[in-house]
Amino acid sequence: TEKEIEIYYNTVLDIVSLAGKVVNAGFSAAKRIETKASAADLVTEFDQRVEEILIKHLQEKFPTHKFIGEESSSAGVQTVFGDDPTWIIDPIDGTTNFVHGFPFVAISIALAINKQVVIGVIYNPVLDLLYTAIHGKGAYRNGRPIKSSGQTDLALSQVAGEYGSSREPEVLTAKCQNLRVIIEKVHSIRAIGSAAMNLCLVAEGSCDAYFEYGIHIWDYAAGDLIAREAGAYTCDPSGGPLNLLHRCILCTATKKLAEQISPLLTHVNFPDD
Ligand code: LIP
Repeated sequence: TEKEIEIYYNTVLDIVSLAGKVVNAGFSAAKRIETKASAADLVTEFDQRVEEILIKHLQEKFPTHKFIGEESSSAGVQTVFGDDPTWIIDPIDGTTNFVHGFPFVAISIALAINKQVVIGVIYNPVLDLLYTAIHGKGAYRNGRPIKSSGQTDLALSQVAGEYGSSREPEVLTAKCQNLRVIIEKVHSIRAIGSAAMNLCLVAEGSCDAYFEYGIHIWDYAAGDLIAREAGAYTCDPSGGPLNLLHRCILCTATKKLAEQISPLLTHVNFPDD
């Protein structure tokens, strides 16, 4: 019910603000850096600690809820995306930025019920930017409503795209090819290193589109809702409906823009989450 969602929302905001303090402390501290799937796929003790804090507090408040978390999943916990209320958590989206002191890092949390995301919260504690959305109630930055740009012309667009952390030659070739094809047709391409922040940039109209292959459900579940609530359009980059387990997203200010971008892309398949 609406009342319950409000309780979930207020609770998660308190917990995110607490976790943000830990991310901020870590941002300027020395950290232990380890690698995961590739030499460029990084994790620090702060990613793990922040995820533990978020899950512990949410579990205390909502003992029947389920969790999907980036670091739990790296530690071998199976991703189960069912109908039960499920918190989808990226404790630090933009870990490479976090390691390098580049300020685009964010805690990303979504709550899905019956596999539909109803709450999205993305908090960048370094820049103190809090993006929020509740399904049907619009998107906000630090409490003020945000709107996507409304751009319909690819030639006038600023597009966010990423190289990602895979170093597989075929994956890199396809990704570079996509950026090559797009750059010819747009004002500019930006790569800030965080899927969650990229989706917020489209939501607030600073970018007109963002696409990426190889990301995970925790990177885009919250940002997808925030972008749509701000008036943006999201889909599978191949043109079909967005699938949160499919490891990719195309997010555009308008459906017209998606129709111009999708046919230009070489589609890269990753195994589902
Ligand atoms: C990151 C994504 C980013 C992508 C990186 C990485 P993480 O998430 O937000 O868009 O290009 O390779 O997947 O691992 O920092 O949470």
